[in-house]
Amino acid sequence: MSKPGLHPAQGGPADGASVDPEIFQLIRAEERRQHEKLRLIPSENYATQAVMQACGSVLNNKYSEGYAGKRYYEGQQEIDKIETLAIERLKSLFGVDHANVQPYSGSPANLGVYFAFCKPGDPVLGMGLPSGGHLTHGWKVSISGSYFNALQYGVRKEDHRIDFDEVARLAREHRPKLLFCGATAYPRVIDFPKFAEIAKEVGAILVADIAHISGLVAGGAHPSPVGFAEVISSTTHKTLRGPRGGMILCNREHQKAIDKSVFPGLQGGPHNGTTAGIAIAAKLAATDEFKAYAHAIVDNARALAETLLGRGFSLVTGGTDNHLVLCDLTPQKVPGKVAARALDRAGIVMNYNSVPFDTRKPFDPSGIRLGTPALTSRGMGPAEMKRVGDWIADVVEHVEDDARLDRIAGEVRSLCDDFPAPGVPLES
Ligand code: DSN
Repeated sequence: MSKPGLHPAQGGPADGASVDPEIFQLIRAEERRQHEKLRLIPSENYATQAVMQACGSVLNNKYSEGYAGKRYYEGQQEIDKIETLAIERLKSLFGVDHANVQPYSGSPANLGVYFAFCKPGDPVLGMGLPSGGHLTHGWKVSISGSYFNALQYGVRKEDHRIDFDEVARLAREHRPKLLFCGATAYPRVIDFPKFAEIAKEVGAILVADIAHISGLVAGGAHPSPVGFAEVISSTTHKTLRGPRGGMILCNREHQKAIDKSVFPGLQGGPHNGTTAGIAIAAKLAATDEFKAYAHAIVDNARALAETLLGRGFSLVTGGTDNHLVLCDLTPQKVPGKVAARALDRAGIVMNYNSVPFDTRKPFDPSGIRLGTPALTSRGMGPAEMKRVGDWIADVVEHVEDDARLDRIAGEVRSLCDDFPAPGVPLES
């Protein structure tokens, strides 16, 4: 409650729609977009309503530098309990010794890992962006690629699977401090034991960045890196369906270094609403229902891949084991960007993406990247994936046929009406 009579800028009543109709109409429009479009960006999802409530709560108003029991500000009675719950739930969910839930997102989480173990100029080894790695795994334009001696491995030309011969060769030659595994555009299982073997041989710390697949790991739909990677980093908002945030999981040996690196090394106060959201997501991810959800994501990705293969599309590695499909549109002679724009008009949202050994530029690449986490959160299954795959093929085959794209957009809206998006309020 606010004191009546005060202006909103002074702390008075400040209902969003009346204080800032411009912004609130845009939020309403985004709610509509998230309802009526098929969202296939593999890193996106619909956070649970309870998570959204936590993020928009009074926890926004509190500063809490430090860790539970050792804070630099008073008034932490409830915050300490919330952060402890988030940590304990993640420890139990993933079976790890320690969890730091304070990184603001995935990139700060990875920066926290570098700062915990490396000095500028140290050798580090990660998967190159063009092969499906992440910017923060040592790509040249990122701080990880410019502050460290970043070596990059890739995928094999013949089958687009991770080139473990190259990983081992670079590791032996450069003896990196950190070996990063995990990807953003790799449709196959990450072989954590194989990475661990190489890391052990050269004395590197294996870091598994499971941002894309943390929900699959939690739900048993992808093998876990626990027991192989000493450090695990992740976002919390992708397949895990939590808030926009990050986390670092590690064994006891590295707990002190990680905590010190995140605070006070890298960040100030954690975002407490996010911490509460992570706790909620971890609680839900421990249920049998979440396990079924995680497996359904993979089943849906496989169904989508099969439909596209049946329509003559070329998929990187020939299919998928996880939540994403990477499609090379070279045979269709349609650049990824052109396809993604036409698909968006038809109500199907994805991103254009480089494919391994792409001959086109990153801002105008040959592929599109599709994922099933968000559609699965709406309750869609293989039958819907078949429809979605056929629509995608129709659009790519007729990118300039606006009438067709608009007709498909209508059909997409009607499918979306049958599968309400969780956490997305819609005005009647
Ligand atoms: N932006 C994420 C993705 O789309 O894969 C990675 O940070």
